[in-house]
Amino acid sequence: MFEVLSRCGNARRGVLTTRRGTVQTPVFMPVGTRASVKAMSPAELEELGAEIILGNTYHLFLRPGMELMAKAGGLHRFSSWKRSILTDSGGFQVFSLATLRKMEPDGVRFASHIDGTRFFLGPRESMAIQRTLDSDIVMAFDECTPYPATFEQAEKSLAVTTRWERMSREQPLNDGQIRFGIVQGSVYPELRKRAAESLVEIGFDGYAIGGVSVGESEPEMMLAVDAAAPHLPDNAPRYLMGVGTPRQIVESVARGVDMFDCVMPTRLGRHGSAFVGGGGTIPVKAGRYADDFTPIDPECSCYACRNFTKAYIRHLFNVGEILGVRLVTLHNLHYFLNLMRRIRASIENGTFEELRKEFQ
Ligand code: PRF
Ligand code: ZN
Repeated sequence: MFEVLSRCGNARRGVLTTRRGTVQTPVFMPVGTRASVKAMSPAELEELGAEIILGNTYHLFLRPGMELMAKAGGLHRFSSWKRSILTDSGGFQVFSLATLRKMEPDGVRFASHIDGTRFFLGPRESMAIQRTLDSDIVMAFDECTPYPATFEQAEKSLAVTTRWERMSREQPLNDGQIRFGIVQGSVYPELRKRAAESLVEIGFDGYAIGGVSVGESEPEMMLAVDAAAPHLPDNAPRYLMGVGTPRQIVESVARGVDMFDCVMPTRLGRHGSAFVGGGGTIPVKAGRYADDFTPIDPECSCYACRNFTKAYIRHLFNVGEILGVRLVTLHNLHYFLNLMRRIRASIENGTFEELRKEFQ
């Protein structure tokens, strides 16, 4: 169930209810690809205010595998994360990670990126895996159209995706699980519109925009959002997959997107890049911070900024202490989750356009 509480232009402030509770939107979902948000415990994520995290069908299917996941009783019990989980279908990772891929009518035959073992993944398999994982939000199985693609290539790819999404929709779910469709169509507005209309006709609980952040320019990404969003139901959540920078998030919210996920805060955190201000990053590892006894961001209220200096965190990175990675990850996730709190508040009190200007 999804309810829009207030609006500012096309931006929406809403609440998504899953069987595990409510999710305030616009929302950022930290990425927990392999049943762990890298370097963070569930307690820390709850403390940061995360209401939903993401897991990956492709990775969990390969390791630990579905026999073990079934024995564990699903992803929540296995990982001890008690709030909502959205699982991606594998329709992106199988194209970006697997090798020896062979497209077949009902899915993809591929070799694992880990040890080359051969597997088959299609809509039926993906839905079965996501039932075993018992995630709260299940993603349909799609083909992420590579970039660049000609109109003809994108049109062909979209026909495959549409068929696979229909097949995904026909598979059963566990009690209370909900399912999102994924709009493809590359950078072609006409295809994006067609994709959105077919998905609405098939009927999903929510709608994602995929095939973005694959090498296209930011204007092209926004064009894809502009082309899809107006054709999606107003009363269903919209999720922009794998996006993005703080500015891309703000600009997509302005176009009516409600949900985001991205590895940026966790990945950059592990490399020592910390988000500050209007979306830039500082390299905490840099020599210039060796004797800087101020926090990453003096205005930030996260645990790392309340207690530690850049000089100390730089030292941790310098000597390879894992606490350094943990502190910058914590700060970055706080930055993204706090950005979403600010976005929600600004839509409620009518100041979203002012906040948007901070990220131009
Ligand atoms: N499809 C799926 N997952 C995704 C994407 C997609 O197109 C993207 C696009 N950047 C990220 N994750 N299934
Ligand atoms: Zn901080």
